[in-house]
Amino acid sequence: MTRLRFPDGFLWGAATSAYQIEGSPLADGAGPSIWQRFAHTPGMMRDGATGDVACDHYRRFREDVRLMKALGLTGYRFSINWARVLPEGTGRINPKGLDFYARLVDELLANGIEPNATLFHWDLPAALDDRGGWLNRDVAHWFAEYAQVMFRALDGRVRQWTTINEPWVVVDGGYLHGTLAPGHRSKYEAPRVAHNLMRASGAAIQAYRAHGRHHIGVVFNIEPKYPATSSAQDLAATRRAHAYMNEQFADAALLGRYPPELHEVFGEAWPAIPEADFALTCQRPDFVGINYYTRAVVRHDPGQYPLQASPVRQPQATYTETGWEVYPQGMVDTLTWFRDRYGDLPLYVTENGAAFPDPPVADGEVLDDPPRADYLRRHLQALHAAIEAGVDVRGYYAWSLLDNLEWSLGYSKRFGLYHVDFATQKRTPKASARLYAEVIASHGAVLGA
Ligand code: GBH
Repeated sequence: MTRLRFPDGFLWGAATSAYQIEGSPLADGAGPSIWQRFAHTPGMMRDGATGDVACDHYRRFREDVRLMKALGLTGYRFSINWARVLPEGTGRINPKGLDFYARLVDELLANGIEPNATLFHWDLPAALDDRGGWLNRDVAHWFAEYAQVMFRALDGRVRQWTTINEPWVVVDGGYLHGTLAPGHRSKYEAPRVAHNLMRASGAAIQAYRAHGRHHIGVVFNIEPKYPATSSAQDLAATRRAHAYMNEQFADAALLGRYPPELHEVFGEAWPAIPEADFALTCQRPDFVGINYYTRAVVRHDPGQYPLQASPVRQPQATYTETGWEVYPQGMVDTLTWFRDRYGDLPLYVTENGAAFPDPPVADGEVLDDPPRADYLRRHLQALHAAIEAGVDVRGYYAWSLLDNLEWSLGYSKRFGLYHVDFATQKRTPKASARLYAEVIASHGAVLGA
């Protein structure tokens, strides 16, 4: 096998998000977020899990930066809990909340790690949800106000900003199926929320153009959709699934329209959208982040509301503990599809990773996690193939640095390069962490060995 080599300056990172790792959600004057509320609503979380402690990163962030340093990371992608900084979502600033992120950023920079700060990874301030949250068109102004507070405080030190992480998940889990905060189930709300998320993202980019000196982008989860058969019905179902997950948000941000299949999916629930809104959704990002985990093979299924499409299990394939197929070629297909549809712009893989059960931790040892290490190796090889095919990918962030709160699945799914014992907060490197460190140190050469 030939030895792989990633481009010079390629960014090697890991990613996390605020509610999933920080703990201390109400410390130092922070306001509650919708995730704080949701997690404390009986019946919403597996095993009654909450983010009250999580990885205790709020208090252990210096130790966690040392773990990043040990991997040789050159970048770290984290998110900011909006309600720490603006407890009511707008208006009054909480200096102690702001200070936490300033200290984190300083610690990263002191260790030569480039911060990529995400402004919204699902934890909307509860006070804003009380005013309609993502359903209120004013949310675009609220978000831009918050974004400007962050830019003023940290731009210059943070040179990579992300507006919104995975708008599709917010819409699908939070407003269509109710499995994630705020737990709504409405075909009417879903497309309105989708649109307001993209208006908000655009408003933050617009604000950044006025004050910012570096780069701002947006992050989408993309899963290539392949038809189960070549029947007209399966092909149409695949188109709908693809339009709904993969095109809806990127089209609004980069093309200034929505794919026509969405009218079919939402029918009379599809809103009338003022044409002028697209001037806002279409503010050009400096980069796009793509979160790639899996693919879906799709068939027509009239029982599936509202898409009438469902995934088909592949008998020969390997599945992760969350039930997602391991499919590295999908990374290549995703990145080349994105480039072909939206044209050349710098891309990052901002999340990629897998949950597998880990063996028990033996003291002082590296924890063996062959399926996760294999997943990492094969996806990095695929990423290299996409770069060879000419896609402009500037960096990769593994999901995740640490085992953490997997949203409503609680602590039952481990995605970390580092194992976390949630009783003691002890972090232990897994073999996948070792592999990643070797990849980084060799610019990818070990992947081809
Ligand atoms: C990300 O979302 C999140 O950004 C992150 O917070 C989270 O912890 C991480 O991934 C792991 O879950 O096969 O039909 O079930 C992941 C987005 C969307 C990826 C749904 C997998 C599976 C569709 N996910 N998709 S299906």
